[in-house]
Amino acid sequence: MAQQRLWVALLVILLLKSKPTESNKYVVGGNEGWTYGVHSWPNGKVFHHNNVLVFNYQAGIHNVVRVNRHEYENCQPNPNSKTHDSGHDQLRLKRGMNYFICSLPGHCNLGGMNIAINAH
Ligand SMILES: [Cu+2]
Repeated sequence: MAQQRLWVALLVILLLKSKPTESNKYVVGGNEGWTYGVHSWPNGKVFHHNNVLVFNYQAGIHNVVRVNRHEYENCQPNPNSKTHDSGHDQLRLKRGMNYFICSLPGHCNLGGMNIAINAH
């Protein structure tokens, strides 16, 4: 009987540990993908930290750079920032504010290729 209780305890631990970690994926911009005017895509959506954003676009046409608020507001990434340019980039949301822009000239400030997401 003691062994049975041990198994139950183990099962409970496993179930608790496998609680959803909110690693759901969201395709940025939906069918349109990561493109001009994507700025408003996050509106009305709820995101959690560890959610994964999928940026789909034609490689060479756009890119994705994770930036901070200041860089986001100026559409100017830090030169040391990593530029994602595979055309199918997956980036994980951190708790709090997350900012992403396309760093190609004009795409952020004129084309609206900048999104700000608050992850709970
Ligand atoms: Cu672009």
